[in-house]
Amino acid sequence: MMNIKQYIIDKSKELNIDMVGFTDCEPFEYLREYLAERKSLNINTEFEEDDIDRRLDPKLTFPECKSIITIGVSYNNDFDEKPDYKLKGIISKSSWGIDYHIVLRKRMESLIHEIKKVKDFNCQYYVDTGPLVDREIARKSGIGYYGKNCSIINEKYGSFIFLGYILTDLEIEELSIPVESKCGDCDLCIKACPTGALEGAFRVNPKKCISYLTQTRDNIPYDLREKMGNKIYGCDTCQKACPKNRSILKPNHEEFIPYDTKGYVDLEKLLYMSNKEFKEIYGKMSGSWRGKNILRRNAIIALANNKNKDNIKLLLPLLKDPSPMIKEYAAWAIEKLKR
Ligand code: B12
Repeated sequence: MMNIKQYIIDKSKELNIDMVGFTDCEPFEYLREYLAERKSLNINTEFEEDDIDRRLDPKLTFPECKSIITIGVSYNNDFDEKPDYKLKGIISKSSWGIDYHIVLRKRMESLIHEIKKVKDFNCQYYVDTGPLVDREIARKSGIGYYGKNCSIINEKYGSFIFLGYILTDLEIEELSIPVESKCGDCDLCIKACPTGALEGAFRVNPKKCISYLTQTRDNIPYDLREKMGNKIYGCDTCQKACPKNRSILKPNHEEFIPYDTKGYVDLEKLLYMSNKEFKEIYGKMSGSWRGKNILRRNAIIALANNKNKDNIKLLLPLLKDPSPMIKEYAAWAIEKLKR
C-alpha cells in the first residue's frame, strides 16, 4: 500500500506549498486557561470564535476528524519599488498581492484534489477564519515554534508565513514532531513594538497591537492613535525586528507581489476615492476586508501623525463626511495639527 503521508508531502511540493505537517485531533485543553484569561481581561478580539470549546476541539467542527494536514506558505516577498505619492501610508506584507485566504484555500483545494485521486476521504479546510487556533495546529504539526511575538516561526522560512489546515478522516501514521522554541534570550520583538502590545514573552495584548487597531471599528484611544504612525493596514514591526527572519528561504510567490499597491496607499487619494476606484485598486488585497472607511480613518490618523500643518486643508472637507466616524477623526486630526 502506498504511503499517504509521503504522497501528500510530494504533492505539496509540486503545488508550491512551502511547508506541510501532520497532527492528530486531540483538543488543545492546555490553552483553555489562557483563552479564558484573555476573555476575562477583555483582550480577546471580535475576529475570533467566541466559544472556547470550539476553539480547542477539532471534533466540534468536524466530528469524523482523525488527522489534520497543516500547510504554511511564505509571503516574505522582496519588493522595493516605492510609488512616488506625496503622502504615503504603509500596507503590511500580510496584505500584499492577492488576499491570502483565497491563495491558501486554492492551494489546499488542489492538494485535496490530488489526494482524492488515490484515496477517498472527507475533510473541511480553513485559513484564518475557522474556529480553531491556527497557530497551535501549526505548532503541533511541526510547521514552526512560537516566537515571543506569538508568531509561528519556521526554521527555513521564518515567520512571514500564512497557515492553513485540512481536518480529515484520513488515518495518518507517524505524525509530525513539534519544534522547540528557539528565541533564547532574544527579546528584540518585545522591545520593537511601538505600543508595548507585547506585554511579555508569548503574550500579546491584541487591544494594543497596531495590527488590531488598524482593523477594529471600536474607538481608538488617543495615545494609541499617535503610535500608529502611517500604518494603514496591519503591522510588521515585531516580525521585521526578528533575527529569525534573516538568511531564510524566500520563494517570492507571484500571488503576493503587490503589483496594484506596491505596499503603500496614496493618503490624499484614499480620502476622496470612489467605491469603484477603491475596489479596483485595493479590492484584491486581504486588508480591504473591513471596507473603505476603516482605511480612510487610518489615513486620517496617519495625516495627523505626520505633523504637517498643510494637511489641515486636506482634512477640512471631511468635517462634512457622511460617516460620523470619519467626521470625528477628522476633527481630532485637525485639532492635533493646529497645536
Ligand atoms: C485574532 C487574530 C489576530 C488579532 C490578535 C492576535 C493574537 N496574537 O491573538 C490581531 C488583529 C492583533 C492579529 C494580528 C496579526 N495576525 Co492574526 N489572527 C488572529 C486569529 C483570527 C486568531 C488568533 C488567536 O487565536 N489568538 C488567541 C491567542 C491565545 O493566541 P496568541 O496571542 O497568538 O497566543 C499564543 C501564544 O501566546 C502561545 N502561548 C501561550 N502561552 C505560551 C507559553 C509559551 C512558553 C509558549 C512557547 C507559547 C505560549 O499560545 C497561544 C495560542 O496560539 C488567527 C487565525 C486563527 N483562527 O487562529 C490569525 C493569525 C494568528 N494571524 C496571522 C497574522 C499573519 C497576523 C499578523 C502578522 C498580521 C499583520 N501583519 O498585521 C499580526 C501579528 C500580531 C501578533 N504578534 O500576533 C496568522 C499568523 C501566522 C504565523 N506565522 O503565526 C494567523 C494564524 C492567520 C493565518 N491562518 O495565517 N491577528
